[in-house]
Amino acid sequence: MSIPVRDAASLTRHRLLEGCLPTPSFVEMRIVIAKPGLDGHDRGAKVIARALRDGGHEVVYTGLRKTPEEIVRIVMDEDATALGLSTLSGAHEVLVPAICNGLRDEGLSEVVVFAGGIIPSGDHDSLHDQGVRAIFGPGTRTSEILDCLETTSQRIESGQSVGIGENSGWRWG
Ligand code: B12
Repeated sequence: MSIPVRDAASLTRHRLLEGCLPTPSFVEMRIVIAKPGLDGHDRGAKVIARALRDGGHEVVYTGLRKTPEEIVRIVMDEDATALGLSTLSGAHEVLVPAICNGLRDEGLSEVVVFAGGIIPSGDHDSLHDQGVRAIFGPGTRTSEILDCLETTSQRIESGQSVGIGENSGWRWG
């Protein structure tokens, strides 16, 4: 079952209206954080879901052990701008391409895909070739991930390609 964590985004908007916070330099994104695979390593996904929500984005966390088909369906149902995949099981080379292909097959070409977890650097190029725009390993500061999302939203606003089906070659870092 999907667990929506959206309250902080509304709170941030409320505080902005009250003039308590400076105007942010990014456009809020609607992001699905997903855990593909059969393992139970969910700490990173939960940390990231919370950090992105606290950063002002709307976040939906899928929960553990979702199939590629379930993840594509959740992205579609939630009308998400971006999909973040957390993978520590070692199965990323099977699961990530299956998800990327599923998104393209469903016509979700504008969805931005990024990933994190235990992904050896030798596997990064093949995932980037699949359309994954950013990959974050253990120890990544959440501020870097928020910076990446800010750049991503600026690219979307200016009409530059960042989606899974848009072959611009752009990647973070
Ligand atoms: C904690 C842990 C566990 C806990 C998990 C608790 C939980 N609820 O998550 C427990 C004890 C249950 C566990 C079990 C196992 N584990 Co374990 N575990 C770890 C450990 C030590 C730390 C993972 C962690 O929580 N880190 C803290 C979080 C915050 O960091 P993180 O997930 O990396 O996330 C950061 C970044 O990667 C990134 N990120 C992550 N996801 C995402 C997603 C997005 C969208 C973005 C933007 C960024 C992002 O941002 C985060 C912040 O910097 C790692 C080793 C390691 N150093 O990573 C092994 C590790 C992942 N485990 C491993 C293994 C093998 C297992 C077991 C199979 C062991 C066994 N034989 O029983 C079992 C599997 C059990 C199961 N059913 O899944 C291996 C995986 C090997 C591989 N992939 O090739 C590792 C790498 C250990 C190792 N070196 O061998 N494990």
